[in-house]
Amino acid sequence: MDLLKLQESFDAKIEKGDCIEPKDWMPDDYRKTLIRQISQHAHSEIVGMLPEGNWITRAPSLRRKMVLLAKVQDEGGHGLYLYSAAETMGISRDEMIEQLHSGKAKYSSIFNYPTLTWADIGAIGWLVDGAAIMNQVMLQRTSYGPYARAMVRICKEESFHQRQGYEIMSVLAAGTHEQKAMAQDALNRWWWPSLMMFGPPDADSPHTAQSVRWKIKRETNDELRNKFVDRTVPQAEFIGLKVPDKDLKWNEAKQGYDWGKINWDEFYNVIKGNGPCNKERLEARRKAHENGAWVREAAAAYAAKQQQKAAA
Ligand code: FAQ
Repeated sequence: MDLLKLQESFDAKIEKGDCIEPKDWMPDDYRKTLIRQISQHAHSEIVGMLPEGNWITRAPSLRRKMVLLAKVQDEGGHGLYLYSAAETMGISRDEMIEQLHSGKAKYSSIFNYPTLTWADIGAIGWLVDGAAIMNQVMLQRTSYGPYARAMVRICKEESFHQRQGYEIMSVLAAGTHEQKAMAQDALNRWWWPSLMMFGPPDADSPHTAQSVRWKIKRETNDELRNKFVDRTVPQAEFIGLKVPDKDLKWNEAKQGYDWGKINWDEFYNVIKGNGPCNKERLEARRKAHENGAWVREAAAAYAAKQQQKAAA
């Protein structure tokens, strides 16, 4: 088929809402956009294990420890599904890891903030997983088949994560004066960075318009951010916490909240590598990769041996 026909058949599938599958023809830029987005998403899941992993040994009870351990393992699993989905587009796992370690590939800004108290674990589950689901529910209908299918399972798990975080916050908010203050402090520190997770405003987002045309994104950064605010503010009020935004106000006419200004300088500074924990996070990932070298060598040797046996 000539290029024009291939492009027409691709456009028709997108228009109809069919999935694009790995062996289908696709424009180079569609492939590049997806490799960028899926690999950055995978990196976010893996780097996202670090701030919470920091509290596994200090969880306040055995039950809390078991739940946190399971959650952090889930995030590792999400990273693996996503690396596999990206591999179907022709990039290798090694290349993606190299791009993370060299600083060429991004991961979510949110994971460059420190987890200072136990309440931060509640805030991450409630707000960070809450924001992640808001974005990922639409990605279940993204136009690339392997990415959409990976999202279905990830969303189920993220929804459990969000609830466990909200439950931690509810218990703290209903606890002693000190516990409630700790929950409020965590909300104060995580609120604005969670809103930044959705990416720059639509007007400043270089990729959104094209990604919406390709149905990679089904909703824009600002649409999702507004939905998140509308859904989360009543949850904070329900447990007696205050969202740290003096401009937050219900707008009856639009049936949604009006809210304050995000500090976009902070966001760009963090994604440039200058957030509070960027260096620490990348160092931890590089070290984990070096320490895992013997596992990869052993697995490769085992696979080679199995192949030899099968060929004999
Ligand atoms: N952080 O034009 P746009 C999770 C970059 S998973 C860092 O709007 P796009 C689970 C963007 O890459 C969280 N960089 O770009 C969990 C681009 O730079 P580039 C991760 C950001 O792709 C919970 C530039 O800014 N979720 O949390 C961020 O159309 C708890 C311009 O931006 C996903 O990755 C940011 N926040 O929209 C794990 C979801 N925002 O590449 C552990 C999939 C933007 O040109 C514990 N990704 N940038 O150099 C997406 O939906 C999209 O990629 C967006 C960005 C919405 C993140």
